[in-house]
Amino acid sequence: MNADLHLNAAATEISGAQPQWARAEAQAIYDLPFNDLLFRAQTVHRQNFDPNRVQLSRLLSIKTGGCPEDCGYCSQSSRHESGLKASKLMEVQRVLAEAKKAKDAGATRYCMGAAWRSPKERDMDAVVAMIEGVKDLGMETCMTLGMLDLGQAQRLKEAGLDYYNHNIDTSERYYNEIITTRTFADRLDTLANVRDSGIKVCCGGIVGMGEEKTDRVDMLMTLANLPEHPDSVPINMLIPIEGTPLGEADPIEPIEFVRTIALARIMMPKSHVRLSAGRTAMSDEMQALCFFAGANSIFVGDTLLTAENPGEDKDTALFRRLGIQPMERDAQ
Ligand code: SAM
Ligand code: DTB
Ligand code: SF4
Repeated sequence: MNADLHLNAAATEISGAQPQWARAEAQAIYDLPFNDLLFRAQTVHRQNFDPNRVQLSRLLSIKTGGCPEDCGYCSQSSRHESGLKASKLMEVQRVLAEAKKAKDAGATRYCMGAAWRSPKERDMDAVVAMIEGVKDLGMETCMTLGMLDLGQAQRLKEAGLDYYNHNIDTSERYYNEIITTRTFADRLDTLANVRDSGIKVCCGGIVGMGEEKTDRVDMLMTLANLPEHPDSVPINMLIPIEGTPLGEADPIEPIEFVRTIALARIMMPKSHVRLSAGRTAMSDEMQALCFFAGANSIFVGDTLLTAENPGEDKDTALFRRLGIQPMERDAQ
């Protein structure tokens, strides 16, 4: 059988709505012979993007540690003994000084993260000032502050926020094994509030938390079957953090990780698929395969929020070897 022909009809158009993916089709694509999967992902990628351009985002932790949530992978939960020192919300001027440095280093999007369950009213003025200040620098803004109600999302939108990151992290089935303090449905509610306020959604998850491959497919199914595809889809490879429940998790097989990227590309053809956390532990060849499979965004800089990232020199060298150019702002 010609798998490609069969699978081209994968997503079903439901009158006017975006194509809905059926589970069996998605799983069949994930399980294709690797070369067929990569060929198909690269074909979709080329139909929608310049294959040699990758978008660069820069992260800053504006409020680190002491988080009341119990996400099993996270260094910042107050319930885990990761040894991380908690800090208060950064001052606005310091955030803007860091954003300026990121801009000078080539980042076009500035992502600010806070270890909160959700933002408190008393923090909103500072958060709004950060968004306005980073916008004035000419960068795109992204925030990840935990759960948002509609009013909070609207306030961030009015301040000029472009993107909000809130991940579903894994499949609905596996979710309770990883997080108990907020539900999968809570996450979908926040995503709806972000979407309804007109902010672009950045939503993805983590691979390598001991999940089954069916969980990886289900996670992508949930994302691809949202009312609109997220504009950005970060795929994180677990960074095992000592002192967290997942600190001793077995690493994911690289080929499985690449399959996840490829399926994300195929199911969400116009989304920016971000090769997110975990690049420090990946070989150049694995990253190259991820780019071939359709990843077209990365985080740059030495640190993510609290964990290591390859850093500018390594990424510049990798991009040179692969002939990859940073994506211009207007092309995003
Ligand atoms: N506190 C906010 C929240 O959870 O909504 C924002 C920050 S949180 C650190 C952002 C995302 O980073 C998480 O949802 C998770 O997907 C990812 N992440 C956190 N720790 C990670 C780790 N050790 N390895 C891989 N990804 C991680
Ligand atoms: C996302 O999906 N990955 C980023 C961003 N969204 C906020 C965070 C990765 C965090 C990695 C672990 C750390 O730095 O603590
Ligand atoms: Fe808190 Fe976010 Fe870490 Fe969960 S992922 S513990 S909500 S900082």
